Amino acid sequence: MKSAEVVRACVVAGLLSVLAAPPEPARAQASPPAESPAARDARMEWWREARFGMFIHWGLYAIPAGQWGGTRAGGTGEWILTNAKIPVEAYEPLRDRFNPVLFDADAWVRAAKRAGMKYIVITTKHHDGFALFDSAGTDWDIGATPFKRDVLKELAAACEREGVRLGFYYSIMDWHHPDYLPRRGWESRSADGADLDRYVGYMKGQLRELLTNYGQVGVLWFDGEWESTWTSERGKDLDAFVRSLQPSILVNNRVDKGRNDMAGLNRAGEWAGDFGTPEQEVPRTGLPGVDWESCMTMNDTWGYRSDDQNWKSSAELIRTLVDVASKGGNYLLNVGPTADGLIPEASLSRMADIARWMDVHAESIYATSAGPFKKLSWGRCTAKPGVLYLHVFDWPEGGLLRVPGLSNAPAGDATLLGSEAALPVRRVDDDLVIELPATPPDAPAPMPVRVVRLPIAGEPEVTVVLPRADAEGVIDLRPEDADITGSHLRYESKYGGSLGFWTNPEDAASWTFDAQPGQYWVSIEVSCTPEFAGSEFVVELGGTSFTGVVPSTGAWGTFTVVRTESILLEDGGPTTITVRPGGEFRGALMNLRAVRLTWAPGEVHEPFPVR
Ligand code: H79
Repeated sequence: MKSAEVVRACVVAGLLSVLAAPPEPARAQASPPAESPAARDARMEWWREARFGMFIHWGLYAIPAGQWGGTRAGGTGEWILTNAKIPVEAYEPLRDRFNPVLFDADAWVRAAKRAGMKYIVITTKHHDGFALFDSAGTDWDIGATPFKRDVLKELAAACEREGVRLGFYYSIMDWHHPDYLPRRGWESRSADGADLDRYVGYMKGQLRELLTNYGQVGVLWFDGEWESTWTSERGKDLDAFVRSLQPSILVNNRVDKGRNDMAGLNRAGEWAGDFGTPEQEVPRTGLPGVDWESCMTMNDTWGYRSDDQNWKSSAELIRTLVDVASKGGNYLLNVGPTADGLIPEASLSRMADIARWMDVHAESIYATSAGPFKKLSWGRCTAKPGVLYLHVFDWPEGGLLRVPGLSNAPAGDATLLGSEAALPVRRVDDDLVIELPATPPDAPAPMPVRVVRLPIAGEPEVTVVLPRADAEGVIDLRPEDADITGSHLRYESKYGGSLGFWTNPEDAASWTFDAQPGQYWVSIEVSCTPEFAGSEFVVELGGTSFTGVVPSTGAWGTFTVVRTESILLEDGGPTTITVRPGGEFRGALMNLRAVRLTWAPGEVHEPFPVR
C-alpha cells in the first residue's frame, strides 16, 4: 500500500473496540465461581500493576546441570530425570549432595527488586517431586539434604523485608511419588497398588504446609496438569482447596484442564484459575478482559544447565517486557540458580541492564494497560488514564514519529522519559507526528527502547486504517494481521510467518479491508503435507463463497499459490474476507502464508496475471 494513494476507511472507536473482540480461546477466568467482578479486581490488583516478576527454577537437577553419566542430556535441565531416563533410585542420591552453601535469599530478592520485578515465583516442587521446603509428609525434601535449611522460609523473610511478593510453583505431575500415575513408559517401578487419590491427599498436605507456614502467598502456580489422570474435576477441587486456605491468593490456569497448549490461554469453557500462562511465547495481540502472564527463560533452560550459553540479549529481554506490557500481560522471567546457590552471572548482568532501563522507564510499565493500537511499525504502546507511552524500538527516519490514527488532542507536553524537553507535536491528517531528535540522545546505559510520554485528553481514540488496493490493484493480507476465531489456529513466525495449527474445523481466519466496487480475484499461499492434504477450505467474501481443496506441497515449509474464482463486489467500504475449513477435513487444514486480492474496477472477465 503506497501512502500517497491511501484513502482511509475510518472506524473510530474507543480503546476496547479498537482492540477487537478477543479470539474465542481467550476466556476470562471464572473462579472462584461466587466472586463478584469487583472483588476479583481487588484481588488481582497488585498483580495487574506489577507487570514483571521473577521465576526461579531450583532443585536437585541443578547438580547434574544437564549432564548424566558423562554425557549431555537433551532438553531443559529440570527435566533430566525423564529426558535421560534416570531410574528414581539413581536420581535419589542427589539429595545427599544438595548443599548450596552460597545461597543468600536477600541477594536473590534484592537482585529481583533492583531489576524492577515485583514478585517472585519459585519451584517449591518440580516434576521430580523434590520439595524445596521442609515437608512433614516426606523425606524427599530439603530437610533431608546436608543443607537442611528451609529455602522457602528464608526467601519468605527476605521478600517480606524487601516488599516483594512471593509465589509458589507446584507441579501436579510427580515422577517420584509412588502413588502418582501414570508411570513413565520406560520405568521399571510397578504401578500396582498406586492410588492417585492418595497422591492428591499428599499434595494437599504439602499445599497446606505451603499455605500455612510461609505467610501470605501471592500466587499458586501449578504446572504438570496435562497428563490424562488429572481431570477438570480434580483441578476445580484443588483450586477450591487452595482458596479455602488463602482466599486472596491468585491461582494460575494450570490447576485445571483449560489450557490451550503452550499458547497458555484457556479454551472455551468454564475453567478454574485466575490467569492464563503462555509459556515461552507472547500472544500476538492484547486480549481485553483476560489476565495472562508469559513465562520465559533467558537462555534455553529453566533449571540450570552448565552448557547452555544461548543467552538472549538484554535488549531482547527489555523489548519482550515492553511487548508483553503493551498487550496487557505480565512477564515472568526465569533464572536457574546453580547447585552452589548462585544466580548465574549471565542472568544477573542482564537483570542489571534491565534495572538501568527501568530506572528511567518504570512508569511506562507498572500499572499500565494495553495500548490502543493493533500494530505500530516502530514499536509498542502502553496506556494509563490520560497518558500514552510510546515505546520506540526503531528510531524513525529524521526523528519524525508518526502515531497513526490517534484522534485525541495532546493534553500537555510530550517528553522523552529521562528528559524534560518538550517535543513538538503536530497533526498530519489522521496522525499525530512527534518530532524527536534526529538521532536518539545519549544515555548513561544502553537503551534498546526509548519511550515518549504523551498526555492525551480523554480515552484514546484511534482511526484504524484498513488495507486498500495499491496502484496495481493488489491488496496483500498478512497472516500476522488476521483476526482468528476458534481454539487452535494461530500465527507462527516459522516459514516467514504463517497461520498454523489449523487442527480444529471450527477455526477461522479473517481480514477486513477497504473495498472499492469491482471484480476481485483471490489467491492464497498455502502449504500442506501429503498426509493431511485433501481437506476442503471455504473462502467467504461479500456474501459469496468458494470452496477449494488443499493440495499437498510436500512439506509444511513449502508453499504454493492457490487461486480461486473471481467475484464481483458491487458495494465498497469495509469488507471482510474469511478463510475456514469446509466439507472434507483431514485433521489439519493447511498453513496459510498470504491472502492476495487483485482488484479491477468494473466487471472484468479476463484472468489476472499473478504477480
Ligand atoms: O517448569 C517449566 C518446564 O519444566 C515446564 N513448564 C515450565 C514453566 C514444562 N513442562 N513441560 N514443558 C515445559 C514442555 C512440555 C510440553 C508438553 Fe504438552 C507436555 C507437550 C505435550 C505434553 C503442553 C501440555 C503442551 C501440550 C500439553
